[in-house]
Amino acid sequence: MTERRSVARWLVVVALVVLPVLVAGNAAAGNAGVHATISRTWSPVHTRVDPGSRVIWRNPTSISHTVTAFGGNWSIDRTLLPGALVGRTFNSAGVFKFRCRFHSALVGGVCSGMCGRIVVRA
Ligand SMILES: [Cu+2]
Repeated sequence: MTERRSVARWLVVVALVVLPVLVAGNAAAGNAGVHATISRTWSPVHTRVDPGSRVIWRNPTSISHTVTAFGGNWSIDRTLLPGALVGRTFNSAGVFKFRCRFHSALVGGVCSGMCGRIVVRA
C-alpha cells in the first residue's frame, strides 16, 4: 500500500467511525449551543445542561462579541469575531454567568444587556 493510500484510508476511518462516536458521545452528554443575535442578546439566555456537557458559543453576526465570565466562580474572556466560536465543558453543578463586554453593563454584580447563564444540573 502506498503512503498516500494509507493516509486516505485512515481519513475514511476517522470520518466513518470516529466522528459518529464523538457526536453520539456529545449528544449523550447533553451538549448545548448559545449564539449571539443581531439584536445583541444571547440566545438562549439561560441554558440548562447536565454535568460533563460542552457548551458552544457561536457568533453568526457581523460584529464582534465576547464571552466573558462574571460572578466569580469561573473564568473565560474570549472575543468572538464574526463567524467564530468557543466551547467550554462544564463538569460541576452550578450557575455560570457570562456576558458580552461590548454590549452589556455590569453594575453591582448585576448584568444588563447581552448577558446569559449556564445552569449545570447537580
Ligand atoms: Cu456583544
